[in-house]
Amino acid sequence: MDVARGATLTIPDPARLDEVVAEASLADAATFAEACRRAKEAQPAWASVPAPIRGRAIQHLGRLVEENAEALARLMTREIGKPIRESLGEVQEVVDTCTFFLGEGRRLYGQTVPSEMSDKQLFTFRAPVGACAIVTAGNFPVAVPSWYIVPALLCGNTVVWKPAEYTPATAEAFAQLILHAGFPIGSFQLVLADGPQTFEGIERALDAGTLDKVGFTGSSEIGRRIGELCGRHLQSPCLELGGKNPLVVMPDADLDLAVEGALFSGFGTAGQRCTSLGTAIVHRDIHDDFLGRFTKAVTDAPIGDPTRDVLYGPMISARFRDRFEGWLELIRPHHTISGSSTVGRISSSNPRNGFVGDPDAGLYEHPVIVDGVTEDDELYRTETFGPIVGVASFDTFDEAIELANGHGYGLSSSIYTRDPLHAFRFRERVSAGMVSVNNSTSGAEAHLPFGGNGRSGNGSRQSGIWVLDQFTRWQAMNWDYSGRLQKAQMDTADVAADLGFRLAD
Ligand code: UN1
Repeated sequence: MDVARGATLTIPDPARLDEVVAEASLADAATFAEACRRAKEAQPAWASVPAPIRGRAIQHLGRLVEENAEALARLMTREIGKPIRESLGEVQEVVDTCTFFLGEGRRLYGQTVPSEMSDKQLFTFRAPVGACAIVTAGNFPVAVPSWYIVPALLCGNTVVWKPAEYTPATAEAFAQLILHAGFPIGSFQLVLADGPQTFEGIERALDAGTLDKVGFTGSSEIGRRIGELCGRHLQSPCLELGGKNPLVVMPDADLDLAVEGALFSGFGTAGQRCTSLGTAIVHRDIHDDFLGRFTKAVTDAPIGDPTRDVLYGPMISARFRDRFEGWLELIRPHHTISGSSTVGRISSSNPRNGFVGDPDAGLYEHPVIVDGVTEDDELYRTETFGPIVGVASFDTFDEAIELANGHGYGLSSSIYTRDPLHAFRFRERVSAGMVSVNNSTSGAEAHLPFGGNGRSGNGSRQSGIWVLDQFTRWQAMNWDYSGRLQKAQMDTADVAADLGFRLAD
């Protein structure tokens, strides 16, 4: 959807299209750049607040999110149609992130390092990077933003947050919680803008020297453009891009467990996670058995009203629905489809058995399992954000690895096996930044490094201690208290060794 500068957006509930959740107006590039200027101005004062006290603001934020969890989750479910249980889980992910980083305010460790000279001491410090622009997608409208915003603020940076245009209500609610947590004016700002205006705003701020770091979660295509732009300014952005996440099923796997994992990671959030399962890669000996059980699980799964207990609800918005319907065209005659009575939109004229609620009221799509996927298929190498899962077969472990890596993405991955050797070999050879063993491709915990390689990112990692390297720069300090100029490498003492010494044969 192309939105004109300063345009107003009306956001309907994707499960009840006749109900309006929010109306929002979009800012332009100049407004975005001005927010960066203010963030830059506010940054030194925020950085001078001691880190444990900054951690206290994070603690308040965690508490506020926890106290408002139900309301925030309900709003998210109304705005993007995420099933309520998953929305509550996502809010919990924000709380977990705050819980981790409030303590980091009392750590944020540097090191004391020995010098090669006496009467001299070396140290390292983590220094904040400066003003940060955080641009996030709408499929995880609070958890993923918190992965950037919370550590960025904790480390003494200031933040301009640009959420997805199609989640203004959830973004506004989260921003209100942040603004009530005690962060000073200017340290956190929310700017809602479309992609082109945001890109231009980032460009202007970089040119003006008022932006020091960009964090971006979204498509590989836009990530590449942001990477190029930041690279020209000698900056490395934190990029969390797409995925085509493989789930390998070895012949010794617990098949019911593998099916459960494939169901949750393939169709949870209607397949609109960057960690969603792309292709199940199944050993030929168990292929038919796996496919039969997977098809049954998907066929029986309740789909529908996200306020009820369903596997998935509607697509996030009409834009996501339209894109998804385009990807359905990647299904070719050599493929076999299963999982529902038909494909495409679920409606009273194109019904789904056991649908929960009124299908005509929202943006619902039939789930599709596409069997017979090969490396030559476009479907194999295209991230298809929606309820579609490919199934491919393999004979040898090498073939499974090739299928798991061949698309060039490298975000999440999974293997189902009872053999530790397979698990460790998979870990070693898969290109993904995240590996699950006997667990689905989704479900990252808030304190393990999250991020990918290849088309999934530039190697940056979020979460836990690892994200600190995105929002701080190491500063090295040396202090010479000898009272003389001791020149490194030249004025160092040495130990005398007899290096000609050899043991007698
Ligand atoms: C994303 O889709 O951008 O592991 C993040 C998961 C979630 C996060 C997904 N905790 O699926």
